[in-house]
Amino acid sequence: MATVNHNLSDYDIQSVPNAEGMKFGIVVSQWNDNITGALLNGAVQTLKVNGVSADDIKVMTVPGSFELTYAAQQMAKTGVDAVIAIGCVIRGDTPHFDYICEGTTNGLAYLNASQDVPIIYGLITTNNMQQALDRCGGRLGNKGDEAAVTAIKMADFRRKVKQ
Ligand code: DLZ
Repeated sequence: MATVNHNLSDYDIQSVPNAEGMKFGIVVSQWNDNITGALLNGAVQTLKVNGVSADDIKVMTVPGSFELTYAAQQMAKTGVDAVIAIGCVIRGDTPHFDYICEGTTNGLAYLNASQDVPIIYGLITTNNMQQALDRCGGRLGNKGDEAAVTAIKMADFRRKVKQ
């Protein structure tokens, strides 16, 4: 479903497993930090609402979205149940946007398939700043909330599939 028809913060809290005792790592890009900071706040708040202790959330920043792959790979080795990667890439005048989006997306997808820990895609890729603002607590909700709910569900999946 296109985001335009979907508020990124809408979820049925009953469908989210109790996350008490789960540990999460969050890696955040400093580029467009007005956006990534709001995404981070949404993710942390949603984790806490669903039972995660502040002590069980480890947050680390990196310079740009392209660095998220390395950061998520390292974070995945620290005993967390899932890693959330948060970034925001906004289209400019050159093809740079496409390279960063593709490199970061492929890197995170590769990690998601190759690490033992789920890697959650909290990357916003937009044509302009307004579209990003709409998705980090604006009229379309907050993708950070969505990423946190997905992280809890995947951490729960990981625990259950190993039983
Ligand atoms: C260089 C760059 C540009 C042009 N735009 C963005 C962006 O919109 N969002 C983002 O997260 N990072 C951007 N970067 C930085 C790259 O992600 C990366 O940090 C540098 O290319 C160094 O590897």
